[in-house]
Amino acid sequence: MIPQDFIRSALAARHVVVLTGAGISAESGVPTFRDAQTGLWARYDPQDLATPEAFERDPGLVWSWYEWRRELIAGARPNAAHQALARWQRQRDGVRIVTQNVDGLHARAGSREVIELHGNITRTLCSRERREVADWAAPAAGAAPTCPACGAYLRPDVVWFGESLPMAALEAAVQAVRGADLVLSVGTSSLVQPAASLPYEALGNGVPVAEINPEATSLSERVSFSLRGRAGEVLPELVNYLESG
Ligand code: BV8
Repeated sequence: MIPQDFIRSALAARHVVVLTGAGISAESGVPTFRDAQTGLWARYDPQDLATPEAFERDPGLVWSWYEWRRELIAGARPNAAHQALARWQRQRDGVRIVTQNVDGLHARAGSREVIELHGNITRTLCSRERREVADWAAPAAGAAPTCPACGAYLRPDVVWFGESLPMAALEAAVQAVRGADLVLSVGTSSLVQPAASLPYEALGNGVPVAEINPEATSLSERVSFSLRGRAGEVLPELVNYLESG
């Protein structure tokens, strides 16, 4: 049940920023970072694989992990939470989505102008020139492919731990939060920086923050509204209320 005071805030807000993390894609079957990985990846900690050091050490292993995730995501579909946010954006202006996710499911649900803080797994870069590469010769099994232009290994266009975020995306996210009169934090453990600092920027400006998460996080005791539930049930219910005004 969504508290009436939160619905009133959402109805009155003119500039809403929705910050999303891996939890919003959980109901699409995309494992979150904290979920135990399945199958052959069970023995790896994602945080160890999603690093330049891991890629340097074993580009084939890291490339294979991303191929596994790419295929899993290609077979996944946006869930009711992604669809509710896209509906909210269609319903009225002033709803911006800032995501830590690299799965592209917000855009596939029809959301517009999604700010992707950590890149997008469907794009591939030359690891040396950092420009996008659309096609390449298939690598040997277990190896990473190489750039047709310079021969360097190819990598996914995502931000690894220890790498800086794309400045334009981070700047756009900070500006959006600074201009917000309501912020929602959906499906994130609020651990990964600098994304995790965005809700605090809003709270520091006296802007109400709502958290949607089936579990408590380090942000939970600070937020104005704590909606303990799955994004796939809370967001459609919220957008239905907002549609009926
Ligand atoms: C950087 C792309 C400058 C790759 C990812 C300041 C303080 C402390 C540490 C740092 C700091 N600055 C930098 C760091 C280090 C590091 C960091 O934050 N470490 C953490 C672990 C402490 N940050 C960085 O390295 C960043 N770079 O700051 O550059 C710099 C440079 C060098 C040295 C220092 C600084 C780069 C971070 C980006 C890393 N890349 N993704 C890939 O995907 O392979 S982040 C990755 O983690 C994913 O994007 C994912 O989104 C994210 C995990 O966070 P969540 O999204 O929150 O997911 P998680 O699994 O944790 O939680 C899921 C939540 O969903 C849970 O709460 C669960 O309860 C909930 N949930 C489950 N089901 C549902 C649900 N919620 C709703 N509905 C459901 N159904």
